[in-house]
Amino acid sequence: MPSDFDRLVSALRRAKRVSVLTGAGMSAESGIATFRGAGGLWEGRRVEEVATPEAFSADPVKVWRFYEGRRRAVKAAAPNPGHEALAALEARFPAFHVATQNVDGLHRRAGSRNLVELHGCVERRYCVVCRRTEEDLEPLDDLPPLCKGCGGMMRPDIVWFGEPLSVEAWEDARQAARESEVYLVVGTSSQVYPAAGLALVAADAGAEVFEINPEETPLSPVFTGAIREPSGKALPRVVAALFG
Ligand code: BV8
Ligand code: ZN
Repeated sequence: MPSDFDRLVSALRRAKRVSVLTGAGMSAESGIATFRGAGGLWEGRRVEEVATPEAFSADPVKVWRFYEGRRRAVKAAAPNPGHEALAALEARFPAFHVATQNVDGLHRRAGSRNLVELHGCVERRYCVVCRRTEEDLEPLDDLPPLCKGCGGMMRPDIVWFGEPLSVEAWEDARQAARESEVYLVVGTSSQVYPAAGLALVAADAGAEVFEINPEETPLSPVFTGAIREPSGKALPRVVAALFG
């Protein structure tokens, strides 16, 4: 009886179109805290406190302190072998797409290009008045940062709870899921929608869906198989099995 890992590798050998959905677990081995695991970002700190537009309008400095802390963590972090493996796979398939829920920019730093950041990125901020955008990881001393164009308040370019995803990003990710023959769900607890629903779009369209996550998730039962390993180990193993 072939293992799920063997089934994944043989499915990838047959596939031309592969898509991936990643979550915070992808960056755990880069030292970036996940949200819902032990010691997660939101443990002891309610989501509503920091990741909603209401929290931002109530106390922009507090929300900016939360994001400034993440910007500093991200600046100090580096992509791990899992990010690098996905970038390597992108070069090997005719169609390879990554949709990430992560806002840490590590997929892009690892070299992934056919990439959608569903929930934005901590490197970017925009003016709430004129929408002028800035992109860097330089430390922000004065919080909230003010727009260099009009003096308006800047906000993180992040999709908060209760906010819609960008239509373009969503459509791009949904199309990729619909077209994929193999769909990888990596490092996500599959609890946040609509992102988590992308795996169901892929499964409904006939893709073989494999979860790479040390733990089970609510969607595990509907997937084809699971690799119960950290992504920083499992993904390089997949690359080695496919391309030696
Ligand atoms: C929307 C930016 C509609 C913030 C994020 C009630 C009130 C309000 C909203 C809702 C509600 N009920 C439902 C909703 C919808 C809500 C939602 O889904 N809530 C959930 C919690 C129930 N969704 C929304 O609000 C979305 N918007 O619905 O808008 C709309 C439409 C039109 C007009 C107006 C409105 C917006 C959702 C986006 C929220 N923003 N991020 C920030 O990052 O600061 S979501 C946040 O959670 C992060 O982006 C994160 O990526 C995402 C999902 O978490 P995961 O990535 O899965 O991380 P987690 O820690 O949970 O899991 C880690 C996993 O990794 C674990 O399974 C672990 O086992 C595994 N792991 C650990 N180590 C490893 C590993 N795996 C592999 N290798 C390892 N080494
Ligand atoms: Zn402005």
